[in-house]
Amino acid sequence: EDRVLLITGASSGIGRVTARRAAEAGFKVILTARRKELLDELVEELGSDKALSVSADVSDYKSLEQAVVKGVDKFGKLDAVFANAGTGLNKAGTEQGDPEEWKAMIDVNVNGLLYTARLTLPHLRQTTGHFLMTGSAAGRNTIKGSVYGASKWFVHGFSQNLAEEMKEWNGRCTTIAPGMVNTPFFDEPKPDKLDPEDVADAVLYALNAHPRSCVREVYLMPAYKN
Ligand code: NJP
Repeated sequence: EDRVLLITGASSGIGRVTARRAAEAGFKVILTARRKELLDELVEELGSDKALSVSADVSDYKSLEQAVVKGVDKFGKLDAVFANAGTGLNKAGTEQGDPEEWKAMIDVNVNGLLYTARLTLPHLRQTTGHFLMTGSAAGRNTIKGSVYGASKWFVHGFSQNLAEEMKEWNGRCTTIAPGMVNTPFFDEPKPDKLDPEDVADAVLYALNAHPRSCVREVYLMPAYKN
């Protein structure tokens, strides 16, 4: 039976490429993000028997709840979730940063992750499922004054605690921690950094590990110096 994977932030970058790769590997995919037209394009490419697009803002609990309900209605279950939506590389530092920008970013990177977990874990428990999330090298190292980095430290901390919680029912929890990836996250292309395909490789590796084996974290850095 095909496994069902829900992905947040599936309209672009890492989420989009991972969705395509997972569908090729036989997963049914539920694609969520705010930009519905981009999700619809991907569903057209993958086939509506394999993919569903549902627009949702992860920082809006109700909108995400509706997306999860629609996805489970269509495919009947959830085997895995990739909580990948994220925003904002705040380079201004703490002293010059804009508190409103921080609030919006934390709403996505922190609250959006918690909402995704809260809404999907009851389904994952039914299938002894797998929860994956996109952390960051910025959540493993210190970056001077970066509030973005701090939001990703939250992801890694939450992941540790969630893994313990999920162990009670043999669920698996994985954090993917990439360095710089060439995606629309940046205004300028970064062709010498990681490719989203590299991150998708890591996600698929964790998803396809034997059920007795939990890939807790994949820390992925660009190999080239510059
Ligand atoms: O970036 P991008 P990436 N509600 O901008 C979605 C982390 N990361 O693929 O809503 C719902 O191409 C947005 O969808 P839309 C990073 O922190 C990256 O690089 O349509 N979705 C889009 O699909 C993030 O967690 C690098 O605008 C929301 C996606 O998020 C993850 O990787 C390094 C949303 C962003 O796609 C994917 O980022 C690293 C909302 N409110 C970690 N806000 C890197 N690129 O170097 C945004 O260590 N999205």
